[in-house]
Amino acid sequence: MPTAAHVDTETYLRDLLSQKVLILDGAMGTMVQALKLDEEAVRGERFAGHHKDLKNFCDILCLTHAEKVTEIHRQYLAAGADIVETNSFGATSVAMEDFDLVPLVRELNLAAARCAREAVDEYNLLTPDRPRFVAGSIGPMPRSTSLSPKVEDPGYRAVTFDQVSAAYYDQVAALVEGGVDILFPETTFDTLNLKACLFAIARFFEDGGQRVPVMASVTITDAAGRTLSGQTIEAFWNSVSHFPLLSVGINCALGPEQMRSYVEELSRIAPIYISCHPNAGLPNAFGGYDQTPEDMVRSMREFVESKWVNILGGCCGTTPAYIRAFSRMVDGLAPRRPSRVEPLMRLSGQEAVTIRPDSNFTMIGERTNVTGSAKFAQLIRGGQFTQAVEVARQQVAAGATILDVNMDDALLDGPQAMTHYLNLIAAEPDIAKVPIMVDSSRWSVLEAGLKCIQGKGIVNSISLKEGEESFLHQAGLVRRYGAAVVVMAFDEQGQAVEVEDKVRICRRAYELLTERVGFPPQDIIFDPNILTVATGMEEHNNYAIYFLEALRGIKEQCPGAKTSGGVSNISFSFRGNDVVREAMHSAFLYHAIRAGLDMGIVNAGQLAVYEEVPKDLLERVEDVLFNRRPDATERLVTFAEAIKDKSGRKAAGEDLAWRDATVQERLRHALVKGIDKFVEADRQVRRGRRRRSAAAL
Ligand code: THG
Repeated sequence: MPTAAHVDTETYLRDLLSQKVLILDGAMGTMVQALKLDEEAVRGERFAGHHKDLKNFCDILCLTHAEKVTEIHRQYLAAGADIVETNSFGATSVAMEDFDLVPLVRELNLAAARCAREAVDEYNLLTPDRPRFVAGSIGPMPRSTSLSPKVEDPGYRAVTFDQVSAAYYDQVAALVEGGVDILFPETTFDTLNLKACLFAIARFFEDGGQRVPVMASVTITDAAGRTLSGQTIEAFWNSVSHFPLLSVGINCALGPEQMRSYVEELSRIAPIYISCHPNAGLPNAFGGYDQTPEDMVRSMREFVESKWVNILGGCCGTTPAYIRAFSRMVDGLAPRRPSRVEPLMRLSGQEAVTIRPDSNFTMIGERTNVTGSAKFAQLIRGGQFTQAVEVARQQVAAGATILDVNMDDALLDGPQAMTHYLNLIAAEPDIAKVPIMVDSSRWSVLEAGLKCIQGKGIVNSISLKEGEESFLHQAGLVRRYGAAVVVMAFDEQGQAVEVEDKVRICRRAYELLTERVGFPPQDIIFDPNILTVATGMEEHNNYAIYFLEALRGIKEQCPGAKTSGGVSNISFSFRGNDVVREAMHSAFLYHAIRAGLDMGIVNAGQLAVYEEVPKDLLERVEDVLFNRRPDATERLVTFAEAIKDKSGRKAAGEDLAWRDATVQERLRHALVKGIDKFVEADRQVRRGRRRRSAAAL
């Protein structure tokens, strides 16, 4: 395909896209339906005796009626399509299982590529100055990695990431072998399936497979602008932005009018080429589509004139007549230039989270951690997952922007517990909206977690503990799974304690990540180890200072990178005394944020306000944190015991004075402080009140 003047197809396409809007073809299914082939005709001679009906498997026509498929491609090319999609939407083992045709995956994809190749090659020979391309169509699969098909069992999955990825790998290999110019996973309704596909494509390229440009397209299924798996368009984009795509777009499900604001948004946030191939309106009562080519052109002209799209085509209900109309409409119109976006950390769950320079400190909820919470550990060990899900809900309700999940317990099967828990919380919109931080000291658990999250999450953590080779390998995989990463200041010699070591190790990791792995600086988070102070060991007295100073050094040495830490570590020596611990966390955070701490793993809902920490306590806490006097620890310990004895309330676990407030205030307090004990009772009181006032109306 590429001419001598073009190094490869990607360069060629980029060159064309800088000059004009390219036209994609219309629906294959609509054209096939018009052929009115019955079951017998679809099967042809070859599958006459097959034990499953094949009428609903449009792709099989590549084997039984290849000439008809090629003819459809020709019609789209004649109508003005620059890119035609192969008839291979359902040609993966996962989808072909339903037709008992798994052994035919390679043959079918080769045939699909050949049908399109043949038509495109004819046109390229006729008009060499008007190049046309074959895009290998890759559908979303009938089974989803992030949705349960069983209402009663939300943690269940009919297919795993590995199965999906392996199935896509085989399809991709056969499509490329068959000669496609582009790979095009489209009609994505579950981003995790798409991530598994992109993972497979990356692996295929790494294995020596021919590199071809990749386009991707998502389907918005509801009026609120979400995918079937619940993501907003921005959350979706963040999830796949790690892959060097040629273009990203929206197709199917909606007509152009209903797509309008999402196309506009995608165009604004994605700094790559944008595609759009809508249905011919929303399906009518008979499953048909009512918009005419003129109707569609009316809406889509705005997309082009507003410079929102670079590649335009049609999905369900569109035919060559539509493509001809689109092709005429874009003729002579200037193409969109990809937008510029700031290099910021952009994460997602079902919703997007952007960490900006002026963002408030980002709280990562720590309670969903079997090593960090006795209660959570007990729930997970006892298999009480429903209650364990409530812990996540509480952390998010109390302000956690990200959720740290850790299953490192000797009594647990880590990968399995991580998988099950992440699958369960994926079904809870008020939890699944936030990005996940997968926390483990074992790579197998981290990887199990990465295979469950459709959003852009964070791996916590990797380090140089086992040397460069394993560090680079793991970092490369984290990137391929599309996550950001926490790097601990740890190397072959062990954990960095002093400032110089912390900064030096982070700088070394930064260079390796950015220069050798191609990791974007904004996706790297350094954790220079928050170590426990006031332990009674003199050499621990400067631990807080070392951390704070290291933050400044890291920010200077590693431009664009973020910093984080496990805040509650600082106060382990005051276990059992929450008043003192909360004061320590609050004071430490206050200074750490000023020193450049971007985010921290904290007990969301239990952070005291710095200005509200009693002055006498604060002074003693800061004496300890800044190692301001030799007897600092002793003085704080003495003071801590005094508050415990004096009030006997909060230190012993509870201060119930807030229960005297109004129900509204009580609910707010419970939410902010993360206390779930009274919530149900308070809600009932409020509900009762609402009902009474409603009755009064
Ligand atoms: N850096 C990074 N990740 C981390 C840490 C870190 N992950 C784990 C940990 N440190 C951060 N998370 C916690 C969670 C809980 C507590 C401390 C750190 C904690 N828990 C109470 C305790 O142990 O006393 C538990 C009390 C209870 O059982 O409820 O303090 O540094 N990258």
